[in-house]
This record gives sequence, structure tokens and C-alpha cells, in this order.
Amino acid sequence: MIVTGTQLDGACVANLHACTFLGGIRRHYNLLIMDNKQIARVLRETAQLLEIDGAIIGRYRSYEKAAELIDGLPESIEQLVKEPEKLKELPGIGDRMVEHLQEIVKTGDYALRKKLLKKYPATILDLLQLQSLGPKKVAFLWSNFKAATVADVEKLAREEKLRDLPGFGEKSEQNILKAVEVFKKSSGRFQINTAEDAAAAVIAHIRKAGKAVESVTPAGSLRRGKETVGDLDLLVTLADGHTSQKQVDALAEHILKFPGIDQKLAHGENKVSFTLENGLQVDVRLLEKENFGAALLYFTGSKEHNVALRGRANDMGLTLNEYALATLKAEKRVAGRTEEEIYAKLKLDFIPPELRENTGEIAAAENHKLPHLVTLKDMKGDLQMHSTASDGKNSIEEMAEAARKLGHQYIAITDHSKAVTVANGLDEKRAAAHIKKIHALSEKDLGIRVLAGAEVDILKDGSLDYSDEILAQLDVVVCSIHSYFNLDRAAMTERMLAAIENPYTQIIAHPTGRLLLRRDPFDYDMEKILDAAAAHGVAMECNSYPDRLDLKDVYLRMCKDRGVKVVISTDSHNTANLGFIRYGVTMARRGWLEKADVLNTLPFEKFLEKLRPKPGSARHKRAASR
Ligand code: DGT
Ligand code: CA
Ligand code: CA
Ligand code: ZN
Repeated sequence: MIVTGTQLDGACVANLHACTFLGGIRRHYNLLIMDNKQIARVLRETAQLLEIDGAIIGRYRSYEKAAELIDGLPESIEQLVKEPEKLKELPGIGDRMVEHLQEIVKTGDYALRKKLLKKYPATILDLLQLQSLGPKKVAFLWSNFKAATVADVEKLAREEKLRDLPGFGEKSEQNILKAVEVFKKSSGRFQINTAEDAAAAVIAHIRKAGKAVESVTPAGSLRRGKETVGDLDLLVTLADGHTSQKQVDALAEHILKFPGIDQKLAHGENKVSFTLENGLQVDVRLLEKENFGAALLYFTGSKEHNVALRGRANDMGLTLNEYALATLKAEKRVAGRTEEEIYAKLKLDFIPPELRENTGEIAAAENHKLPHLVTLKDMKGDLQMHSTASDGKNSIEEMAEAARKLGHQYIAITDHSKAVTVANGLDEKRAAAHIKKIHALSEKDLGIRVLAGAEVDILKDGSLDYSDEILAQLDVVVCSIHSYFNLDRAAMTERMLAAIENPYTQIIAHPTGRLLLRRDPFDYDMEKILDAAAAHGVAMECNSYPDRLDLKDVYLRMCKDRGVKVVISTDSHNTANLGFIRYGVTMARRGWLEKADVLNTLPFEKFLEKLRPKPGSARHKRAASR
């Protein structure tokens, strides 16, 4: 959907994340789910900060060692801290470390890490990501140059200020510049929720300028709903009578007083740029209302879409820039106040921002063939969420109540199966009791249908982690991979095919396993998998969790082309996560999906009818006899 200021304010209220501004993606802890990886990261970063701080080796090594251990531990630390005696049996874990771990699990952070982050900017940890810069050199650069960001170090290297330093040299200066390039490519992007939260905070601040500001609108990749954002582009329109350069300068002054600013960058006549404490750059453009449509179109992009539009304009004897659409010859203004009038003058239907990637949307707009994209309002249910039975933080009843309040008609509780021990997965015995418990809940009392589902693990060989007996009792069988991520392409393809061919499988959850900015997708033959899903009536999940957003847009479009149905689910681990569904809808829109492509836009009974029929059911027999 189009991200508007109002929506962003809502997002800000529902801000679930610790450290939105303190630390970027890699230091973006979800207070409510601390898995082993996150706990290990808190420890590792504490160790790194201690090392930069010049602590003795024994001190920081103990944190490093604990981090390594926890990273590879099959049991959940969150569970283990409840049994400190068991925890202490682990090598290198003593009374002190148990206390540290309890604190981390309880608060989502660690006081020592926080204390060190008062002394050093959080971005200093980025420097350790640069190959060839260890903690000693980082500490040296900080104490001598107050260099705390990759940009600071790049500047020093470019100005040849590093080569004469003790322990550096010309070669190492070159290596640092190379490392900076790698860093810029691989990171420096931010999850959509981080960008949205930051945008909401900056927008709220800009609005405090009062009547000088007419509107504040996010543009760029955030408005297009991309799953990661490089920087924020905000457009501010000036109210009538507030457009003199003096007034614009005063507004710019106000914007630069935003408390979250780390560094001020460019400051032009009608533009201010700065970085936030997490490294996210913000470009704010101040403009007159008259040019708003042209500017919004231009700065929303994508660049490829803009290039194609400009080409089209030229072919029509027009010229398009960020100020207006005008005639080529006389430079007479034709449109510019709204995007709608510009598209209309270009003889195009209005193209929703999520489609502006130059992948066929312009031809579709010309021929009135644009899809009627699915909207958040269309969503009637959520088919993946966890309760306290596995690794969720809320009870079934609490999840149901929160989902009802969001306007859902039905949900599936899908706790983990037994193979996922780190998430306290349920074995057959617990699963059977869990299903009974869910079936005993009354729709009347809850005001929402609650399906007994499970997120059943797809094992290494593609078989499912529950017996057919349990699978048969489930209302919804959601299957996904949580282990052996690195099988080769052939083996992974076979594994996925086997899962899809299992007659109980109804939905494949987070199908590629990607973790944005952290873990690459599994390697398998997507075309083959989607062909099989189409043949067997298995739906693919569009996972709304902002760390995943899996499937991605291109794959969602491939689903649509093949008639594979999509389910938009949140994978919630607490009640607040249920709101993430809006990110899933945004991804679905980027994948050109319409209401009819998404199963959980259907009312309850219809939804059940469209789900793959269960073995033994009348529908299944009918399908089999065809
Ligand atoms: P990002 O920030 O990497 O996630 O992606 P964008 O799309 O927000 O890119 P950004 O911030 O560099 O620029 C914002 C928009 O401004 C972009 O989507 C299109 C427009 N734009 C920027 N540079 C150019 C350019 O050189 N040519 C054209 N046609 N448009 C540009
Ligand atoms: Ca941008
Ligand atoms: Ca930008
Ligand atoms: Zn999962």
C-alpha cells in the first residue's frame, strides 16, 4: 500500500523494537523474542566493545566464548535460564555468566553493552566488519580522529591520512578502501520496519514546525514498499505564505534539530540531509505545492521507471523532470501538482508506487490492464502464528483477541513441531493435547475462528516432522524448513518437492528461508517447486515478518502466473507482531497480486474450501477421482 504519513504515525505507536535508533539492523533486537542467535550477538558485541575499550584479554574472551557456545547450542537459552543448574553444566558458563544471560533474556539487552555504547557510538561496531580493521586499530582511529563510522574511515583513507600511522601503511590503506566498498554493497541497507519507524519519528518532528508545513510524504524505496531501504527520501511541501528563502531556511534549521541526528550532511537551498544514529541517511526536500506531484513521482522512482516515463514523455513532445511535465518546445507547463495528472497527461492509468520498477507496469497502464492490487482491508485471516506452547510470547486466547481486534475473521495457531527444539517444538503427545485444547475453544466466546494448525518442520529428506495421525487431526498444515539450510541445489529441490507431494501439506511457509541482510535464500529450482505447488494445490506463504518478507516480489508474480495461491501470514510471536501483515500485503502488491490471488482474503468457509483438501475428506476423494 501507499505509505502515508498517517499510517506511519500508527507504526510509530506500535513500535515494538528496542534500539530503533541505537544501532542498525545488526543491532536491532526484538525485545520480545530473544533467540540464541540474538543472545549470542549481544554477548559478542559486548566482547567487541570491551576489546575496543582496552579490556584485558581474559575479560572479553569469556564473552566471546559464551557467544560461540550459545550460537551452536540446540537448546533455547530462554528456556535454560529458568534452570540455572543445567545452564552451569555448559563449558565456560559460571555464576556470573548465568546472571548476564538472565539479564539479557529478561531485558533484551545487557547493561554493560549499553554502558559501553554511551562511551562509543554504536556505528563503531560497523568498523569491525571491515576486513583488515581489528579492535586495536578501531580504538586507535577513535581516540585519534574520533572516527566512528565507515564513512569517517573512508574519508581518512582517501585523504591518505592512514598510511603514515603506526601499524597501517599504504597497502593497508588500500585494503581498507576495498573493504569499505564491500561493506557498502553488502550492508548499509535497512529493514522496512526500521525505515518506517525512523520516517515516522522524523515526520513527527517536522510537523512540529506547525503551519509552515503543508505536508510531509515519504518517497523513494520506502514508498515503493521495497523490503530493504538504502536511505529515506522525504518531501515537505511549504504552506502558502511560507515559501520565502528565509522561511525555508528557518524550516531547515528546525528539521536539523531532530534529536535523533548523528551527523549533518548536505544543506542546500531546498534540501537537508543527515544520518541517524543507526547510520540511516535521510534526505529531506522542501518544495512548493505546485511541484509536489512531479517531485513525488521523481523521488519515488524507481530510477528505471522514471527513465521509461521520461522516454515516453519525449515521444509525446513533452519533457518530465522533478518540477513539472512541460512541452518540449515552448517549455510550457502541462502538469506537476499531482502524480495523477501527470500520468493522465502521459495517457497512462495511475500506477501504484509498488509497481514502479519498469517490469511491465507502463504497458499495462497504457492498456488499462493494471492489476487491482490486494489491500490490507481485504485480509480476513492470518495463517501462521506461535503461542506460548512453542516460542510465542502470548497465549492462544491473547493471540485470538488481538487478531479479532485487527479485524480478522479467522486465524491458525501454528506452533513448531518437535524437530525445532530451540523453539520448544511440540512432540506428538503435546501436539495432540494442543489440538484438543484449540478445538475446545468456542468461536462464540472468542469472536473469531481459531484453527488448530502447526508449523511442521520439513526434515532433511523432505519428510514431515509429524506422524500422519497428528497431521490428520490438524485443521491447517503449514510446512517449512528450519535446518540443513545449505544443501546443494539438487538436494534442496528434491527436499521441497517431497514436502509438496506429501498429501497433508497445505501451505509452505517462508519458502526460501531468507533473513534480510543476514541469510541468503535456500538454493533450489523455484520454477520446478512452483509447478509442483500448482499441480498439488499447495499454497505458498508470503511471510510478513519484516526480517523475512519471503516470498519476494518476483516469486510472488511467478505464483500468480502459474495459478499458485498465496497466503499472507505474519509468523507472529506475540500479539503486536500481528500488525506486520501490512508488510506482507505490501510485498504481495509488489508481486502484482490481486485479492483473488490471496486465499486469506476469502471468508472462512470459502477459505477452507480453497485450501488443499485433506486426505480422507470428501473433497479429497472427489479431487482424486477426477
Ligand atoms: P534506495 O534508497 O537505495 O532504497 O532506493 P531509492 O529508490 O529510494 O533510491 P534513491 O534514494 O537513490 O533515490 C530516490 C529516487 O530518486 C529514486 O527512486 C529515483 C530518483 N532518482 C535518484 N537518482 C536518479 C537519477 O539519477 N535518475 C533518475 N531518473 N531518477 C533518480
Ligand atoms: Ca531512498
Ligand atoms: Ca535518497
Ligand atoms: Zn518458521
